[in-house]
Amino acid sequence: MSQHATETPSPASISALTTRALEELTALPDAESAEQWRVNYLGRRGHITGLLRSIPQLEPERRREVGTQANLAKNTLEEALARRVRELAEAELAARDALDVTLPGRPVIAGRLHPTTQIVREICDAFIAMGFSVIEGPEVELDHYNFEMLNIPAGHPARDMWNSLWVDYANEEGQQPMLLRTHTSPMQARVMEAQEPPVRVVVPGKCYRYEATDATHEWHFYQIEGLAVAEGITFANLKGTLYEFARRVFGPDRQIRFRCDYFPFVEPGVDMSISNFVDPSTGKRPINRDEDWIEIMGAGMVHPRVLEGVGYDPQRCTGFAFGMGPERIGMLKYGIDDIRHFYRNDVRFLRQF
Ligand code: FA5
Repeated sequence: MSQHATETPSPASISALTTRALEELTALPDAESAEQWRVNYLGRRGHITGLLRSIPQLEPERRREVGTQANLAKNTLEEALARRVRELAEAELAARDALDVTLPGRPVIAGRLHPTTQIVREICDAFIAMGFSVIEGPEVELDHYNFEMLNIPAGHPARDMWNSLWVDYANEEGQQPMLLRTHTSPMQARVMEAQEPPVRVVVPGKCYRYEATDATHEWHFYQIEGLAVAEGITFANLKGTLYEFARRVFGPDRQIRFRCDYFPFVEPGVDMSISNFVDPSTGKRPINRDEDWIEIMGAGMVHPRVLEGVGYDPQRCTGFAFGMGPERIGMLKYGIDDIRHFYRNDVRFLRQF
């Protein structure tokens, strides 16, 4: 028999016992004291167990009433204990979370700008410093702007210089043919149509070409177009501006080469190359090992027919234009050996920038 079952139990004494036990339970400070409480009330020698054991000794007519009451008390206390143990565990955890400054911090994975975005912004900043403004244009473009306004009419053999991805061919309803722009040059005509000279803009944006990829060619890539038109602009301004751009982006030590090139919308036309990147730690070239120069842009003086097409007077205004590939510029600046790394979305590559 339990050491606590000294007096004859009654509904009143059971109720008093329950009340006392619940009050004590609420006041318990921690899980250890809750275990002590359990032993005291519900353990083998506890109050409630003793109460239940004493029932057979009662007069038969009281057994049912006291038995029911005692079982109810046992269930009540067991449920209350389970609740309290949960509460105490949660409180302990919360206190530990709030106070344990020795736990290692959770790593925060910070996003960063894509390397192309970083290079595009750096190049645009170099031109902003020289008085250019930045604008953008549509990636799905009309044949009219991508070719015709650039002195490349339908059937012109120069169309083969840009392997195009067509979206809509001309049809019987007179819809204009559309394509994914093959370069940012269509923005030349769009900008000049919208404003009078002087014009000084750079246009970053995505371009698409239906061509095989290799270490320096992607089928989708960025270009940054540049256009400056005003009275008295000469080829010397073109060279001066592009030298200054290269000095700002590559520093003073890299070399620049201009060669004659052909684009129907400029006359004369050139391409500009930068001396190949040499890895200082190995003394070797990671990109196109056998090449001393890598071409980064086409450029030239805006063709008088392009100026006439947008309503400018080529007798009064002249201008220069250029179109460069920022991924190639990034490759040459950082020694990236393959343009295809840019869009593989491999974080091991991306997190280096
Ligand atoms: C053009 O696209 C002309 N619109 C450039 C231009 C503008 C000339 C204004 C004159 C006046 P081109 O196809 O050469 O030219 O491309 C220009 C630059 O874009 C290249 O030098 C290169 O840096 C980049 N580029 C061209 N094709 C690719 C490609 N498949 N992948 C990555 N970059 C490319």
